[in-house]
Amino acid sequence: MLGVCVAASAGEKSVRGPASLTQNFVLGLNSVDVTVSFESVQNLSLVNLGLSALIINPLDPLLLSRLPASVTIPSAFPVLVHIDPLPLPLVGLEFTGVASVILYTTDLHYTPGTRLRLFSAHNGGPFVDITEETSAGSYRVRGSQGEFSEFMIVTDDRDPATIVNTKFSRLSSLMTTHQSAIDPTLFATLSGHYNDAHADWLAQDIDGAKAGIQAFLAAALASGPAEMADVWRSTEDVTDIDGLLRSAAGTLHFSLEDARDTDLDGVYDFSDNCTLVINPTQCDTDGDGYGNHCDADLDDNGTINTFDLTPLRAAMGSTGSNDADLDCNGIVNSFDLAIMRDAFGGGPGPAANLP
Ligand SMILES: [Ca+2]
Ligand SMILES: [Ca+2]
Ligand SMILES: [Ca+2]
Ligand SMILES: [Ca+2]
Repeated sequence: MLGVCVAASAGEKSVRGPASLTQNFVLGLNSVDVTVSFESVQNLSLVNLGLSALIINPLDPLLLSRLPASVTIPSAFPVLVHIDPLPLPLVGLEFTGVASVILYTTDLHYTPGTRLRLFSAHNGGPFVDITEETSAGSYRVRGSQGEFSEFMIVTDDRDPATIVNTKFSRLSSLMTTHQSAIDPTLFATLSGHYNDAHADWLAQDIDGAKAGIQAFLAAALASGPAEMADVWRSTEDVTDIDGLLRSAAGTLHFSLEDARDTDLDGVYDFSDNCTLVINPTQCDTDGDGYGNHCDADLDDNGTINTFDLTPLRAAMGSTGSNDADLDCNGIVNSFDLAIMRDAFGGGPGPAANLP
């Protein structure tokens, strides 16, 4: 790799405690800041952490075969980050709980509703979504891990409900896999929160499901090492069950928000041009981002008032594409007038990513 510049916020750290480390990689036209932060870590150093990054072919069939269908590698950022801590028995990296990985790049641009996500794979296995947060300002993404290996920013065009179902399944199978190593009382508590969240999800209660997963996260965080192992070390001879469960629950919590459809019209809030009105066709004849169903502001002055009534009256009876056809049924009539009356005094919207 070329031009590695180092900005470590914590140098060699042999005493256990919270710490993070950032390394910048410049790879041809691409650059990325990789930050790894720990709740509690021992023997953290750039050498021990084993960070590297390389340019990949975004169409590499081997890499694509490790991604779910409808997940692609953005050609503007074909970068694979490796975190492979050196397996040093006595002075190797050791951490408790979760490790957060943040990738920051100016090569991608955050837009509201972005489908860019952070994926990770362990030991050459399949890549899974570990995203817990995305934020504005170029592109910054955070996910957490109870283990390391490869990290990539990808575009995930899968259906958000499919993503949520996949993450519930993953969390459930992790719990089943490690059940025998979890204290039975803690396991019952975690299962209870999981089941509550899953039932709320099936009932399309996103807030309830998020609260259930928050309770799961809190119970796991409050548990002690006697109830559930929570240590990862570079020799990989122990399993950080706490870290695995909390990172799987954390990314599920993130994805639940993506799957919110407040008006239940089948268009998720993050892209619905009328988030509170049923408008599955999303028709928007004036192309301003507000669907006709919530855009009675015909003169585009921000308020729905008598000035909008005039053009609607003038269009009465007309057929075909028309801004005054608020219900998009092909004709301007009294139903459209009723929609305008209901919206009187307010503004257009609300719509995804618009005020
Ligand atoms: Ca909707
Ligand atoms: Ca809608
Ligand atoms: Ca509109
Ligand atoms: Ca109409």
